[in-house]
Amino acid sequence: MALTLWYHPLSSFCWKVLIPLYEADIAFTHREVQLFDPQDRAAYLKVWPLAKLPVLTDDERGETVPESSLIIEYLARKYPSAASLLPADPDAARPVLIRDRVADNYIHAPFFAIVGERLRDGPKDPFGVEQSKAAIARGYDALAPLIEGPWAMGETFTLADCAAFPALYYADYAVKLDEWPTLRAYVDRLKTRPSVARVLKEAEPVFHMFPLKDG
Ligand SMILES: N[C@@H](CCC(=O)N[C@@H](CS)C(=O)NCC(=O)O)C(=O)O
Repeated sequence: MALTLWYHPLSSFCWKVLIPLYEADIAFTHREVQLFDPQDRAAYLKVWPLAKLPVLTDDERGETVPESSLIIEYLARKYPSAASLLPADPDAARPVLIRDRVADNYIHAPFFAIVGERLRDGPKDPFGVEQSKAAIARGYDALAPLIEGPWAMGETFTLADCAAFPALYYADYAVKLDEWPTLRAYVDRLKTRPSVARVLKEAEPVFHMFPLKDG
C-alpha cells in the first residue's frame, strides 16, 4: 500500500488525520509508533527527526508529510474523495484554516500544556494549569461562534471539523464544555459521524493510558 500513517491510537493529532482518511475511504497502512520504546523511537526518528506524531509517508510519490494540517491538505490535493476537506481556492480555504488554527493553537495547545504538567516528574505548577484552563476557555469562546452547523463550515465536513473534534473531545476533560452549549452539541454531532465513531472505537483499548481520564 502506498500510504503509511505513523500514528498512535490515543494521540489526538493522529485522530485529526485518521478522521479524514476514514471519511475519504483512502487505503493506508497503520504503523503504530511507541514513542516510549527506545527502539521504536529510534526507528521513527529516521522518519521524522522531531518525533511528533502523526506523519504520512507516500511510497509511490516518495513523500514524507509531517504535521496534521499539512497531511490533510495533502490528502485533499491528491485524492478526489478528500477534495472537499479543503477548498482549492485560497479565499475559500482561509475560513477553514482559521478554524483549524483556532482549534490547534488556542484549544489543543493549552490542553497539551496541562497533560504535560500531569506527566512531568518534579514540581507541579498549579498556576500554569489554571492559566492553560483560562486559555482553553478563551479558545472555546473564539471557536463557538465559528461553528456554522451542522459542521464547522456548514453542510460540508472539512479540515476544520477534523481539527475541532480531537481538540474539543480531549480539552473537555480539562475545561467542561457545558458552558458552551453550541460546542457541546457540535461535539455530540461529531461523535455520530462514522469516521469519528471509528476513531473513538479504535482508541478504546488504550484510553486507560490517557492521564486526565479520571479528572
Ligand atoms: N503540530 C503537530 C503536533 C503533533 C503532536 O504534538 N503530536 C503529539 C501526539 S498527539 C506527539 O507526538 N507528542 C510526543 C511528544 O511531544 O514527545 C501536528 O499538528 O501534527
